Amino acid sequence: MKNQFQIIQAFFPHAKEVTIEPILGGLINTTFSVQIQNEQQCSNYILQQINTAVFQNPKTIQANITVVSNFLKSKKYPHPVLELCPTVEGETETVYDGGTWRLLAQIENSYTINVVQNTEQAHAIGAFFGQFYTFLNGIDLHQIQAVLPHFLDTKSRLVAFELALQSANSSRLIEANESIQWMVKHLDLPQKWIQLQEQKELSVRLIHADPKISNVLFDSVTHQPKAIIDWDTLMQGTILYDYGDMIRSYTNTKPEDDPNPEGVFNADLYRALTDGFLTETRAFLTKVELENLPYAPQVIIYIQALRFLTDYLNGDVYYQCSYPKQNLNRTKNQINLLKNILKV
Ligand code: GN1
Ligand code: MG
Repeated sequence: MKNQFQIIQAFFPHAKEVTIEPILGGLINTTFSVQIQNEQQCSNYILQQINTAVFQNPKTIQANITVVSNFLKSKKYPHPVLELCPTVEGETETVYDGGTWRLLAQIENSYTINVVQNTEQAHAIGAFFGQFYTFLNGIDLHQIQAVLPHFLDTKSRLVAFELALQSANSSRLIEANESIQWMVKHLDLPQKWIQLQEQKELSVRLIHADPKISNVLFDSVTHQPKAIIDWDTLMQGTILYDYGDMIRSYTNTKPEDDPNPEGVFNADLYRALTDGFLTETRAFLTKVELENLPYAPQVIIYIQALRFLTDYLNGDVYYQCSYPKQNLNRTKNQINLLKNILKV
């Protein structure tokens, strides 16, 4: 951890006693938990290496985090927000040995989970996100910079899949054959979504764009949602993307790379999450948004399956993998979930 220690010194040049431990689970950035001991005081931070192959202009993510944090604080948002630590030069990140690093204050007395445990929890998280959007409602969207311009562009996801099919090596094509067949058979599924996007029928709001369960912190004492983290993908888009991704993540009873179809979906969590989400958002959702609420999870899960499969075919170049067929297992997990969601 010698390198990380030198990186910490860009933020705290006098730091001496530093403990650094990896936090696993993110598929894009690399994250560490950091403890800095100074005289009597000990402070905790999150150190992250930003994946600059994905986030090519990291300053824009930091700028968005600052704008949204300041806005929420000005509105007296009653939960912790993300706080970036400046370097001694006053920058929001430091470059070390070609890598870009940032430091965030750790939100104390909190923990994360990987699978939602019960309906009360699903309801509470749905309402928690709903409240987040309610507080964000008045924000000036011009202040938000586009970090990943094509992220929500469904058509380009389909094109990327077609290209991957053409260039994949034969062993991966054979291995993934069943998943490829299923995805190709359901290519119609996202077409109405593409139309809604092209006809600009979905209201543009500030969305999180990655509300998966591991991006919610829970309070160590009350066990209630405490904070929403990972604001890298804050962007303009349809709130249906976030709702769909919440259903994708919170109704899945298995880890995201578990290919076993048995009991992968919990319909009670679906209803509880939707109820919680609507208690806060019903007041401002448009007719089109409400009508398409059941459709959103279908598309978002389909696209997520497609993204994992595309990456598998491309040789695992986008998502971090800890074993060879992880992207294929992730694809199967999403397809299994989607098969159930299509029956809701
Ligand atoms: C990625 O790295 P992480 O875990 O925050 C991805 C999301 C996916 C998610 C699936 C920028 O998020 O879009 O939904 O994996 N982020 C990016 O687990 O592609
Ligand atoms: Mg993320």
